[in-house]
Amino acid sequence: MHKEACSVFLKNSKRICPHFLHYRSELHIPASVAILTSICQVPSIDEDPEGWFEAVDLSVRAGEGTLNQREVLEVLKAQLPLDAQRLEEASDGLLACIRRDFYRDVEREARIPDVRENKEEWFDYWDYDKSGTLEQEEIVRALIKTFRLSDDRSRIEQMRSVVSAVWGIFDPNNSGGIDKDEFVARDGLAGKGGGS
Ligand SMILES: [Ca+2]
Repeated sequence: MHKEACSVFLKNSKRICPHFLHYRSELHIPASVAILTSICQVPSIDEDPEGWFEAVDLSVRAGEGTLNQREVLEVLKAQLPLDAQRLEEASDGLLACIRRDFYRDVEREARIPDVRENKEEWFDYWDYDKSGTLEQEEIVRALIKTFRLSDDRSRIEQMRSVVSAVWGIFDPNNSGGIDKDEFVARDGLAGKGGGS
């Protein structure tokens, strides 16, 4: 599921059930249900920690404003490229498991490759789940970091919409992700102005 953005159901701006679903802008909600509910895309925790907390917290409506282990576990399984079974079974605790998987990211942040100098390295860097393709959310994440938009929620959403709107141009075979050949191709995402 983590390859696509995920969302939660809301009613009167509060989360109403523990389920996560794939987010698609064209997602169809029957009119009868739409009156009562809406869908909120769960933001990335490093781009918008407050928005993430609000989207994940099932207990906000009770005024608690706290996350329990189950809420955190479920959103991590939905949002991140984690081994869900290993996460459930982690004998040394949730935090230790996450730390093992993601601590390396802190070191990675310090050395983001320059796309103009090495497209392939840039591609590998942002292929977060090592799937061999860049998915929309991976591109959005890369652009947000590159343009330092992490604190600006409206511009993050704007960026997400722009990437979504032009996605078909860069993913001509509609595979859901851009592979490395497509990426470095002359007319691919990195091709224009890439200097090669
Ligand atoms: Ca990927």
